Amino acid sequence: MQTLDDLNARFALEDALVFEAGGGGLLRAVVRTRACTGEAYLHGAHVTRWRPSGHDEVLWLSSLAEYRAGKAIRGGIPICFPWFAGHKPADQPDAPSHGLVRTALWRVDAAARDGDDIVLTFATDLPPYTLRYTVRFGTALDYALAVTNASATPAAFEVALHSYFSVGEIKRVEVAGLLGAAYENTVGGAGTRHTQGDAPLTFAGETDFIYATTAGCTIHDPGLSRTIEVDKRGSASTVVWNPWAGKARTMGDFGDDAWPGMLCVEPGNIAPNAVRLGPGRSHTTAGRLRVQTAGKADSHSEVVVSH
Ligand code: TA6
Repeated sequence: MQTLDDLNARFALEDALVFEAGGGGLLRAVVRTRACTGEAYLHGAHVTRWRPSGHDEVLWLSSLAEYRAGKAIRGGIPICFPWFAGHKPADQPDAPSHGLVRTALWRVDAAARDGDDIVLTFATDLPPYTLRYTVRFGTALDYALAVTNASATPAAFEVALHSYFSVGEIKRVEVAGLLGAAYENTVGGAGTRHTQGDAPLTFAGETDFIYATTAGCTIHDPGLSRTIEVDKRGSASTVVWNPWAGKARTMGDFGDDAWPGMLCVEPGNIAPNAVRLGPGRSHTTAGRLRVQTAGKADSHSEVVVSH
């Protein structure tokens, strides 16, 4: 296991990247550059904070998050792998929701400065897979999970980069870029199928939709006067989730009154879009976040022609 001294001796980059004991004593990387500040735990290779210069914190992190072995940190960007939600193998009925790696202890494999960016690489093994997770902290946030099938037989997995975002007031938020995309509504286990019409997604209740789309999307957040562009590659699914008041009350690490201030938009590959890898093959699922002050055009704006 990498100690704090090991990590700082091998990977610290003056004051731009240091390692320290964070919540619950779990070890974390702390990034401070002209471009941004950020942090990521070795527990789950879990990015918990990213604040590009000139903006407020972008990622939502629960004030009730628990920092301990066996528990996923509530907020930031948990990595769901090798299954999503309860899609666990039939022979592992007691396996945890969202897979095994968000509570695993990853190792730091590399750290580098690239201009004003800090690039961190985490790694872990979960046979038959080897995983490398590269996070670029800068004026954008790039996060890419490369999965390799290290066995001699084909393997299949689901993945979601379960990104929690801070928003001003969920009832005023719109998500653009999902026009016409098919989605599954999984609220209450429904599993009903729908198609996103010609209007952005808005929120008036518990929302738990798995979209089939390779396109990125944009969170329009008038409450915080900003847009968050969520671009992605190697991803054929996007999950959009807000628990609303009822479900928020069922989660001990989620404040009862915190739901209006958060939204999950999760690049992934889920269910029919699970990834199948032949022996020795690799696949990367990646997200890229950029923040703009509201009012500037974004790459997912829809031109809705009013008739
Ligand atoms: O991504 C949406 C979702 O699958 C929701 O159904 C909800 O369960 C959320 O993930 C959080 O899951 P967790 O296991 O972290 O409480």
